[in-house]
Amino acid sequence: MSRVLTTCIYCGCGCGLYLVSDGKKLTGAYPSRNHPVSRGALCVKGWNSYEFSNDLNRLTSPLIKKDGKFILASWDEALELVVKKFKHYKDTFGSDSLAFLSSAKTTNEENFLMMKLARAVFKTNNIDHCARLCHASTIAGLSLAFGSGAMTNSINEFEDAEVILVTGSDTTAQHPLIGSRIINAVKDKGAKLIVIDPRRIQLADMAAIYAQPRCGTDVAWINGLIYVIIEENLYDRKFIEERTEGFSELKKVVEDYTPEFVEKITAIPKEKIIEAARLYAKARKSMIVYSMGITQHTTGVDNVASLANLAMVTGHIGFESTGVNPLRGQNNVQGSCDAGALPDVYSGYQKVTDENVKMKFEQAWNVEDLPSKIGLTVTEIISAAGDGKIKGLYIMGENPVISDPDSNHVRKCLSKVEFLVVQDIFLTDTAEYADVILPGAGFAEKDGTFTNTERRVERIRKVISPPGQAKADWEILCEIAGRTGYKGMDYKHPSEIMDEMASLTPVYGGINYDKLEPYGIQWPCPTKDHPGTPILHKEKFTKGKGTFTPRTYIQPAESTDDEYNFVLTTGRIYWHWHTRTMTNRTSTLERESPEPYVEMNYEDAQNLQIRDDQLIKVSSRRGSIILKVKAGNIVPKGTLFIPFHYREAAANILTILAVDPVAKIPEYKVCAVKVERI
Ligand SMILES: Nc1nc2c(c(=O)[nH]1)N[C@H]1C(S)=C(S)[C@@H](COP(=O)(O)OP(=O)(O)OC[C@H]3O[C@@H](n4cnc5c(=O)[nH]c(N)nc54)[C@H](O)[C@@H]3O)O[C@H]1N2
Ligand SMILES: Nc1nc2c(c(=O)[nH]1)N[C@H]1C(S)=C(S)[C@@H](COP(=O)(O)OP(=O)(O)OC[C@H]3O[C@@H](n4cnc5c(=O)[nH]c(N)nc54)[C@H](O)[C@@H]3O)O[C@H]1N2
Ligand code: SF4
Ligand SMILES: [Mo]
Repeated sequence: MSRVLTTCIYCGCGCGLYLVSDGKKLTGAYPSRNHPVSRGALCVKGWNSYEFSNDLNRLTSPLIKKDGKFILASWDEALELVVKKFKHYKDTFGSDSLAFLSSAKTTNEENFLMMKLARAVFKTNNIDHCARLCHASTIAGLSLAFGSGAMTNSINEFEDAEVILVTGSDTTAQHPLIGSRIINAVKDKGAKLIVIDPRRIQLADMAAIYAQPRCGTDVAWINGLIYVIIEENLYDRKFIEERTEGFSELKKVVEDYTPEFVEKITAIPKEKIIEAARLYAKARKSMIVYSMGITQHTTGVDNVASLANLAMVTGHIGFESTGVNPLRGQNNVQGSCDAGALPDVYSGYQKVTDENVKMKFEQAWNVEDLPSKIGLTVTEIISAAGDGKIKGLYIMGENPVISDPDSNHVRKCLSKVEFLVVQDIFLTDTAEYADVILPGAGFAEKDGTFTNTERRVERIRKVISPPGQAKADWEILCEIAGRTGYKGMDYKHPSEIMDEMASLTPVYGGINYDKLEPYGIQWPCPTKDHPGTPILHKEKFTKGKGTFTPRTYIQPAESTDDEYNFVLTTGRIYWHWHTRTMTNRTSTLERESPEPYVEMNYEDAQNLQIRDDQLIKVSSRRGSIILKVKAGNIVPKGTLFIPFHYREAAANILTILAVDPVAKIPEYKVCAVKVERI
């Protein structure tokens, strides 16, 4: 048996684990003891991360759709067809008739190549990925405030915090190893926990203060905390004067947000607002942790900017165990953004609209006319495919039929697109719509790097060979580029791709594969002798002075009415991963939660005469699903929660395609639904 150190494929914690193999198949996984995140532990998904790779339903050969059926094809046939079609659309309808969805499940190197293929070869900025659905509002909001959209501090600092404010993050379920740091801080070191979440999450039970706001009212309670902090003179004058701008504007806006006013909007008792403000402000080391409960709203950027205001007003940023800490979700969503798989920036957030940046990349890639028009986002790409504006769509490692909002709309759009390429490790619901399917190698079958939520760039390593004819995503992308006649995408090993990315990306400037031994490096790492950066914004903010960006409370896009009288919020559970392509092929995980359900409050269930485990129909203005009820006290009265993992009753049939005007992130966390007994 061989044991190879690699990085977990699931969440942004980025645990270090060993994969065990008998040379042909993976046979087990166990944690690295010295890795700074895993420290000898993994969550249940990490322990079981070896199983899906061996599944007999892995894609093993390219497939081409003929007369509505998928037929086995050779790599030559499949790739020639893709290149022929994409070239034809480019020549006939222009570069922007093409679009590319990249993948946070794949490596930095693969994301870098996907954006190089889109930009250098096909000359379009129509490239995006699931970060749009996830932390687009974080990048926009924190960039406004601090000049950088990344997590400001590091995972191990949670253990030394005095106060931790957790909001819109079900940390123990979705980022279990960070959740365990928070539990250690509370249980072993006496840290005080403030949890603000509409669902009674596991951490609520050990919180000093727990409040259940109405969904979509976050700006109001955050402004309320700032109101109390200013009113009671708990703000950090020196920090505000020396390091920030715009305080007087903030003061003006939060003036209206008295605890009484905030209670009316949010349903959080005013005493809790006052208590939470005092607790957070008075401690020296206070950390903010947030995730999708904050970002996935039409006011996502406002929510994030407001949390940044809260940290700056108290000076809780720029040193150990403080800061604003968005927990990035996918194993490599931080890295996919860093690598430039976004419509407005190259790697390292260098703008496509900047003439000097464009010239730098033109020179390095030996091309002319890189596009400088900002491209389309995920949901815009899908809609444009439905409108006939996008003719050729290339989806690598995403499953939008299950994960994008308003599934019926997504299905309609994908059925209309002229030519769809899907590159995945399994035949997904999205792949059903493809004209060509390309089989990718999974995380255990290739070399590369992932970047975790604390900006730690870490290696993944090839342990076994891919099944059948499957190939690593980077190899497939290189072959496509080569077949178009482009000579600049020919690499022998992913380390060469990282060397190129480092040479073009200042924050990765000092990174190469040797430097990443054994447990990775946290960017910014601008030079070869730089030790990496655990804490951002120490002496000054990335943008110089931090900027207060005051926001007023705005309602969600859809409110309840007499007919659609429940608020639906959606999210995830501990046992499953997103569209469940991998976790439904993992016996332990599937056994624990095999079927879809909706969480409902006991009282609502009683009023509607619905029993626990009974099937009900949940409908929104966009569609209906039928699933079992879990009655309990996790959600408050009037609110329902559905995990979006299950294709059998896909929550996204119900969700609304309403997006934040700046970040274009969909409002997955609020829509109006009704319930019927069946
Ligand atoms: N097991 C597992 N782990 C995962 C994932 C997975 O699929 N499965 N996915 C990964 C990914 S990509 C991501 S992005 C992360 C997401 O991680 P999380 O954001 O922690 O997960 P969610 O379940 O989407 O939502 C988090 C919380 O937001 C709360 N919430 C809902 N509406 C509101 C609101 O209006 N305001 C506030 N303040 N809170 C609200 C919900 O009650 C829920 O507890 O998880 C990552 N980790
Ligand atoms: N209702 C609702 N919807 C949501 C959310 C929500 O909270 N509520 N959250 C949103 C968020 S935050 C996210 S991140 C998205 C996630 O949405 P997606 O990214 O669409 O979901 P995944 O299931 O992670 O899709 C990853 C795909 O990559 C494939 N894959 C795995 N490894 C590889 C590889 O090495 N190569 C290739 N080529 N493919 C691979 C998997 O089989 C899978 O099909 O969902 C969003 N959708
Ligand atoms: S906490 Fe995240 S990275 Fe660690 S084992 Fe679990 S899923 Fe993998
Ligand atoms: Mo995500």
